Amino acid sequence: MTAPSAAAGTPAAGLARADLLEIYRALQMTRQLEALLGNLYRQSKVIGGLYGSLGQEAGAVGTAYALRRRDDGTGDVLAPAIRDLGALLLMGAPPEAVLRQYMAKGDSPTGGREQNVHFTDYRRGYIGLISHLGVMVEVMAGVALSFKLRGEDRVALVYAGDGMTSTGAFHEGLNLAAVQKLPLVCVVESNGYAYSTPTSMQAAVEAFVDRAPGYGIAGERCDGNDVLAVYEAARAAVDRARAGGGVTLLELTTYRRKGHAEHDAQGYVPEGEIASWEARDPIERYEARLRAGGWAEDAELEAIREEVAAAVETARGQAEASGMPAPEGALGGVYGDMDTAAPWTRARPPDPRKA
Ligand SMILES: Cc1ncc(C[n+]2csc(CCOP(=O)(O)OP(=O)(O)O)c2C)c(N)n1
Ligand SMILES: [Mg+2]
Repeated sequence: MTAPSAAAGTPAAGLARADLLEIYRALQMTRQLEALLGNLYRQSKVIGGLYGSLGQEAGAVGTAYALRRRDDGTGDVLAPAIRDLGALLLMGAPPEAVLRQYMAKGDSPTGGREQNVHFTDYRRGYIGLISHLGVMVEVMAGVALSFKLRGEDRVALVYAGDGMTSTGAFHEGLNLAAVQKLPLVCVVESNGYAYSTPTSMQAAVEAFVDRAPGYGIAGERCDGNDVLAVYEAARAAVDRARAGGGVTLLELTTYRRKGHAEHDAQGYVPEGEIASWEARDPIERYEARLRAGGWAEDAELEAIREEVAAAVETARGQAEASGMPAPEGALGGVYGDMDTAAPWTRARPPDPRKA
């Protein structure tokens, strides 16, 4: 396939064909890597819990794609929730490093001290989450505040599950960001459940986006299983933040097709519910849209799937070859690196009033 066919008049979020295919590749990488993680978990090779994003990959990928992605510490910064591996991959997290992290290998990003998406790369622009739900909204409000105080046109983005929105920290962080008009995007991934609690038990309002006026911030809601709709909504929110327009609460309607973690047999899920969401699979829908718009042919999508499969297999080999951490290494890395490129992590941050 060379160029989009005549039928390619179908709007595709103002993105070029190369972007559309990069998004497809990121969706595939997320799904295939998570499928491998499921297998490694059953082989007892994944340490700790495994939280998957099957069926909601478009949320992490579509939103992260709207960010300014750099690898030198000058781009936008995001903080994932547990199901946002796709966002980290898009920001440049190498698949083999991701696998090492989930397997707690000695050469993993955290040297085996932490698991899954709890790892940070300031240069690539992501901050591993603190487990306590809601706290990352406060942390990222702080990151956004540092951007504002320094006069940098950078944007912070934080993910929150529907359950996370019920915490005090979520409210405090969002309210601070709203009052300070910070360059923050808060993505609420409304995926049907928090553990076994249905979303309907999290809020008395019809939709989380209905809370935005209460904070005095912009609110957007979109189909979280339509990756281009997610990208467009995120793009608007990111542009608003960068232009000084403040915070956006972006609600994505989606569904957690697997249990809370790999051990959860989902006995509380009503019959037929998962199947109804399988029919709205974000990757299959995107493939159909790429084909219908004349953006890509089957063979090309197949080639991307195969290329991703080969990359995942290479990453698996590399990660499996790594050893577990040396016990004495537990004594190292206790104090922060004072020379870090990310100023907000320094013990004594510069006083912005003297800048
Ligand atoms: C303050 C706090 N309470 C409870 C937990 C335990 N916990 C971890 S994940 C989770 C469910 C989160 O649900 P949601 O925010 O909807 O995200 P999802 O798992 O659906 O992606 C809970 C209750 C926690 N980590 N922090
Ligand atoms: Mg949830």
